Amino acid sequence: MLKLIKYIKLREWLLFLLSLVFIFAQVFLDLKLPDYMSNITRLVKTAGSDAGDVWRAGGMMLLCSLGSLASSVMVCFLASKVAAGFSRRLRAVIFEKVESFTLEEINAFSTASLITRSTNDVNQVQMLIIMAMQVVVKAPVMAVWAIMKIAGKAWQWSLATGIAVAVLTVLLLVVLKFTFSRFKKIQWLQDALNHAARENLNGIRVVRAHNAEDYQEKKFEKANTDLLENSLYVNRVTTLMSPFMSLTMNCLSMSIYWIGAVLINSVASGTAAAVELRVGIFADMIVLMSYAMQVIAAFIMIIIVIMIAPRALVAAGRINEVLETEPKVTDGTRDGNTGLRGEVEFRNVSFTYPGGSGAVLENISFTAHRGETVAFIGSTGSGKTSLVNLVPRFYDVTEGEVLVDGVNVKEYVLEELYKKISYVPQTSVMFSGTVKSNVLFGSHAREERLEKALGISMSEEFVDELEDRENSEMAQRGTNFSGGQKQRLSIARALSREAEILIFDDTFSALDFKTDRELRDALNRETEGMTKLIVAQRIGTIMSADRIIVLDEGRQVGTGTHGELLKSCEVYRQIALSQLSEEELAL
Ligand code: DCP
Ligand code: MG
Repeated sequence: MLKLIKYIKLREWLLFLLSLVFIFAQVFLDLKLPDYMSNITRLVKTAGSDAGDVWRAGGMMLLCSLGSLASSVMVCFLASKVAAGFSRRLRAVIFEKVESFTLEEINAFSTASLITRSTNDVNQVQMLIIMAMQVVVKAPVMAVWAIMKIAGKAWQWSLATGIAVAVLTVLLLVVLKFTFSRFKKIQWLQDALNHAARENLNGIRVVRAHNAEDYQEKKFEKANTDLLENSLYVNRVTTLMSPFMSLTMNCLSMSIYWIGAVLINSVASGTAAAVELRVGIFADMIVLMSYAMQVIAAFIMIIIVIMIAPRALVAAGRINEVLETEPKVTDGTRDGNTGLRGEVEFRNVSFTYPGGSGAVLENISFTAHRGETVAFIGSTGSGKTSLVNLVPRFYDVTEGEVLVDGVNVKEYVLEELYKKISYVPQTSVMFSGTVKSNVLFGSHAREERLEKALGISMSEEFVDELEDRENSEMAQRGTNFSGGQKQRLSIARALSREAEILIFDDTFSALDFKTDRELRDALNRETEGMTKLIVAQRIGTIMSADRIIVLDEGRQVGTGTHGELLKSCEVYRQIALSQLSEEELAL
């Protein structure tokens, strides 16, 4: 929690200070009430006093109450404002931080957990701030102030109040002991619940098709029941507090009256002075009753805050974890002006996934010069995606070097590196918006490139048929487009940028053969100066590449053109033979 304080801005501190003024006003007014009450008691008990005085004292009491009410409304208002502003900033900071994460950090936290951390956890912190601002200052001030006022009266009363406070403290400690660890667990279970719900929604089609609703429900049920059980436990224990608190309070009032009765009885009766003394003790008792109740009320307020604090503290800790995680991939210092344009080189690159057991890539070396097409082929899981992910530094190499334009990718300012590269992932990603906003993603300066990009990527043929053409709506994750259409649009997105290096990760596999061919022809024509790294499954897609790298279980088992590899590389021959006839290969 303390570490999050630095995100509170000056404006909120000022509002907080302002709220202190109202808190003091409220405490002052609340504690003024008993004085008037004792006045009234005296007036009523003293013969010959004026009814007007009683009315006046009563009127003042009413005013004090109204003033106290107004102050507490103000404090509540200010607290909400501070807490809401703070949590808005917190969410923004988390969002920004998560954007800087690489896949490694995101996987380490898990997407579900990152979502709960930036929503539910922030809410917990927000709630604590609202409560704390109303109570943390007010309660101790009230308690101390009230105790000071009690101190002047008979000591027996102070003792009774002291005992009540001690009993409540012990009670509180016992409850905390039983609930603290559970609060932590509840936040984690929230992650699990979120995870189950997300997974189910993302895979809803598979779930339907496999009649797996019951299976999924059971998984969700487990997460849900775990959460229920822990919440119930915590609530049961905390609810126990309430009757015990009432009991303590009632015992305290009883003791105060009892002590009062004994004190009054102990005054020898008969004289007028004795009557006066008794009235005095009686008035004290009435006042004391109110003060004691204020002390207990202050105490109860503290208890409530302490009750919600553990959960919020756990939440704050989790938020802080995110904010303090430094992404492994960090900015270098070089800008993009290196003299060369569009050259990619791998020098003895080996790569193991963070936390993974074995090397996924071993000793890969090749160079792609400006304008060349270098293709990667290999069976499923041979490391093609892993290889091309190293160029835009989605991960960093374990050994060796990846150079872009002659400079190690680690040396670039990340933004400069990204400027050089256009990347089309294996599974196309669409964002809610329009076709246009998806293709010109993140930039509006290149409108004139839109048509061209749509043209080269063969998207025009289906975009033209849409009612609003490029302004047609795209649903979240592009569910209103076909797989092949999405793939073409993501190719268009890559082409709309003026990058030097194009990376296609198996982007052509969802296209029919005809479109695949036409698209490649258009690409070759229009992107002459760009270097292309193409991952593919089909020999046909890459046959004409300048260089083909054959991967087998992470090892580079062949490098060369189609013709060379057919002669020299057995793995390549096998792949080729499985797709084309002997005659086609002979060409
Ligand atoms: N792998 C891993 N952790 C990840 C991603 C992959 O441990 N986050 C492993 C699984 C594979 C190996 O790395 O054994 C290579 O995975 P790739 O995704 O690089 O494989 P390909 O892209 O070659 O396979 P495909 O053709 O199926 O896309
Ligand atoms: Mg892949």
